[in-house]
Amino acid sequence: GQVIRLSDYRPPAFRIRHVDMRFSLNDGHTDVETVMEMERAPDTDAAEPLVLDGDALTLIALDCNGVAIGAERFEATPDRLTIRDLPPSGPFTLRIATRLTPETNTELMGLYRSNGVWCTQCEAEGFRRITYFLDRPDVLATYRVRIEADREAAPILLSNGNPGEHGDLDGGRHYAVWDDPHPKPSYLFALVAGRLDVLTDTFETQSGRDVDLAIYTEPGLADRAAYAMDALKRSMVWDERRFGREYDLDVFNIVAISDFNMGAMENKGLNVFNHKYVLLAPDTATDGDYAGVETVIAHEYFHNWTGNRITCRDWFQLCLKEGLTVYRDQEFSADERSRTVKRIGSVHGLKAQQFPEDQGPLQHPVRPRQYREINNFYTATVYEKGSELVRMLATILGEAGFRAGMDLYFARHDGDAATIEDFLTCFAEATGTDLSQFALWYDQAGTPELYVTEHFEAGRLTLSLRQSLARGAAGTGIEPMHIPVRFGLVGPDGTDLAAEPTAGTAEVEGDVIHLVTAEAEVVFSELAERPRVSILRDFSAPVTLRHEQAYEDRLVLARLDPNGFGRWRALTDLVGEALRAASMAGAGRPALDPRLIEAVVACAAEERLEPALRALMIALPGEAEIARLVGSNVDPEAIHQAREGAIGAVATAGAETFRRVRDGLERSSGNFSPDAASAGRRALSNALLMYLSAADGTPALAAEAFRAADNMTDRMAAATILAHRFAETPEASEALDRFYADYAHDPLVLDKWFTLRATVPSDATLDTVRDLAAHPKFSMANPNRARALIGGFATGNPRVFHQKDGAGYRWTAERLGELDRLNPQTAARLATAFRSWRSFEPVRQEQARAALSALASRPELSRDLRDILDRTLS
Ligand code: B3K
Ligand code: ZN
Repeated sequence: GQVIRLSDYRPPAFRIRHVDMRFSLNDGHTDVETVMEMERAPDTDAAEPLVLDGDALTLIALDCNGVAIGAERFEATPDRLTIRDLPPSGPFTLRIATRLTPETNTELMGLYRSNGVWCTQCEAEGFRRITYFLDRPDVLATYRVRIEADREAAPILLSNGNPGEHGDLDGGRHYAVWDDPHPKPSYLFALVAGRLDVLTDTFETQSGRDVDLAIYTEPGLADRAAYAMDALKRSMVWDERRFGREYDLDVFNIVAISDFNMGAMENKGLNVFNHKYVLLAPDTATDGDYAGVETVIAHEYFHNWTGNRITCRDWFQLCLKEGLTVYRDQEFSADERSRTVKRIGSVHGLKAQQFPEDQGPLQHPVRPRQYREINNFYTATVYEKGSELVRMLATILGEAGFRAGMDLYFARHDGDAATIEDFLTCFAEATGTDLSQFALWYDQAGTPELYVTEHFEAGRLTLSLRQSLARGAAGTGIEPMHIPVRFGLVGPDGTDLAAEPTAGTAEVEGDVIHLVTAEAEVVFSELAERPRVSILRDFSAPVTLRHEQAYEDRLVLARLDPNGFGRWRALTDLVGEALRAASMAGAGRPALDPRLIEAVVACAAEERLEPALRALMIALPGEAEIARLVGSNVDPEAIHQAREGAIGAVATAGAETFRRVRDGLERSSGNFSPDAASAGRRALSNALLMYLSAADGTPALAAEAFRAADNMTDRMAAATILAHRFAETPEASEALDRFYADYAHDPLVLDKWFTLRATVPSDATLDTVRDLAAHPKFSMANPNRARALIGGFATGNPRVFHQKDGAGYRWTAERLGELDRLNPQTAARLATAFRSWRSFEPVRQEQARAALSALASRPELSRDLRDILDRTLS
């Protein structure tokens, strides 16, 4: 495939000011007529032909200013339309007619049908599957869209912007017109038509404008959108208060769709969602699902300013909208829920998803410099690390400085297709700060290592910091970066000392050390006694911390660091390192030091910690996380055994405490509430149930909890314990059968059942997944179902996916080959499960390489999957 480079960026040679579209939707085919008001960009060659993007298109008609363009003046292929001899100057009108078959569109890009509903997905390059266009984000136009369809088949007709006229047509058909006054790039175009139910509400903006809110669902499900609607209104309030951003249309519509390649899409005024991120009921959704809906609703809404009003100049700038919008949704969740718990969750996600990407063959900078398939760059690096960069900016500039920079960005670039340079310039100007070194974060790939050593003598503490960045797969630079290091010096009573630095080579501002050189020192004097150094608090920079710190000090911090995040980190790092050592030493070695076990157990009972935080403190790092800590020559079987041993040890030591704490937790009694505090109590209770079941060694407790569960969180937790820890007991099969019988009709719950069965860490699971792939309820065409089974297995079952004979790899690779023929984007995404294959021991490496090579040798692979495979194998 062709390589697209940032350095090749050229502004478009033509402009499209306004687009008028007519869609005639019919069973089996859709006719599209697009009328574009265009002109040449100033300073471009008057002889230059117009080259429009297409993808699998059929041209039906083409004219300019109302006159058909002769065959000698244009050339149309499925993926390109080239037109010569267009007017050398001044405006002109181009009319293009295309005919589509959304019914056969299994890629789910462009216009397709999901359960009969017509819907679109255009980001990144789907609009070119609807009509020939300058399908690039720096071409902004206003749109008017007229949709015609059978009234029975599609009573609801939606597009971007505000509703215009609508009415009846002959033959049982009707039409509706939509006007979007805000110039937008084509990737934000959307159309939805079908039989849909709706939940409505209203919102009054801070300046007193009324907005009609609507969430559309498949028939009979609108009541399940109530929490999403609540989250939407809270998001609208939050963006006004925190960033002064108000909504700008008369309506805000959301549609929940069953077949969707990702989470959701921020189309202007018409967000389209995977129904997983809209539909909730206590009986079908877990607390995690509720939190996910809140996050995604907020994220897409926040895009209205960071993404839509200010969009990206080109796709290399994707983090401009994604990193910033993730930062905004994380801040929203932190404000709405618990800041510490939210931060721990985000850091956990960063380490689980972004660190492996940044440390393996798929490594790329937050702003990539080249790509072959842009859809493969909607990554944890662009999103999650991109968000961390914005967070560092806020840490470096302080709250007021950060807000001043954001205000300037909104004021200066509203209506623009902007770049990272534009963004950073606003912060530099608003605060008088030189951000040129900070900008390296966007261009240098890889996770920097931060080494910290301490020296204490005669009341003087010297902290030495050093940073280093290895040259990795992306081949980018290794210059020292600006690393903000938040810290605290913890006294013996568990409070922070108010110590000011007295010497050193690094600048310190409040509780932040600014490390801007490869090495620096900070000195604190006249300390009455040696403090415990709590470093990189709140994970103030996305680095790997290598702190040479006494084991005793770390145990103390795990008990009394006043910074909740610091405490969690101290404890989980100790546990993680112990599990790493035990995994590397092989069987027979006890994984955990009794004092560490005691520290874990004590957290469960610590009343001053909120239950959600206690649940996080007592959870042992997962097997994938331990594999990452081991780093090379990984043996997943040894990791599994080490971790199981540690669970057993904690369970035995803590049984009494755990039982007492669990009995004392206020249980929900029919009155389910999804609020953060209630969810936290359920999280703790279920974490304890896992340990108590392990201590008991029988499925009895979990079977009882499964029967008693009155909400999906508790039901799922109990079912997971039964399926994963007591596989092959009658209690486990009974629960799985019951679960299936109760929920076979509910696709979102059935996805959980597929994943639950695919993640059982036992030898029989490979046969299970083979059976599940042939199950009548399995479908490769539905991305959620494919992800539930294939993704669940490949990323959620390290022991069996990585089994030594390579059968897990081969099964997965074969399924990806099948999926690729239907849906390349989803296949490519799932293939990233192989990204860390080189970190395993040699036998598994060879098995993974063989499975990947067999897949890569197929001649008919999509560009999406080929790109991932080539980079993974390189
Ligand atoms: N912007 C979309 C993602 C589009 C992915 C295209 N492959 C959702 C989001 O980040 O909000
Ligand atoms: Zn986004």
